[in-house]
Amino acid sequence: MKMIKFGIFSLALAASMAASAGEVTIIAGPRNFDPIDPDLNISLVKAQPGDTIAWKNMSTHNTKSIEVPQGAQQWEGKLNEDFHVKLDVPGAYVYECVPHASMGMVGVILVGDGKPANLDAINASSNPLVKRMGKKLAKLFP
Ligand SMILES: [Cu+2]
Repeated sequence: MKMIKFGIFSLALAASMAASAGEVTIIAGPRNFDPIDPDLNISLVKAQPGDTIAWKNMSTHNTKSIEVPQGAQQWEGKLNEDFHVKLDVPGAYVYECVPHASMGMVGVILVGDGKPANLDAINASSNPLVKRMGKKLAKLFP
């Protein structure tokens, strides 16, 4: 009986571990990515290391990273195509829709808890879109 109980416990643990690598969905709107954080008024999602970020409704849009934490991979999705990327490195990721970046179609993904290690790099960026996100994030991490 003990063995059976342990077996069931192990299965439940394995199932919960498999479920812990989650998927976070970002939906493209006409000139923005949803969801929008109501306090910061920017597109912002939170994830944990190992989660997959999925962009949907990407007709006329794409996603391209413009700032990633040190050691993380950059990405660039194709125009008009849904896209996904697995993010393993904690920190803040800033991405844009290339055709609509100048209209503010930019977003942030925070991976992990606490202050992102690359927040200083974001604030020091020469890209004004990235810098703008850094100013917004400063409200979360004063
Ligand atoms: Cu777009």
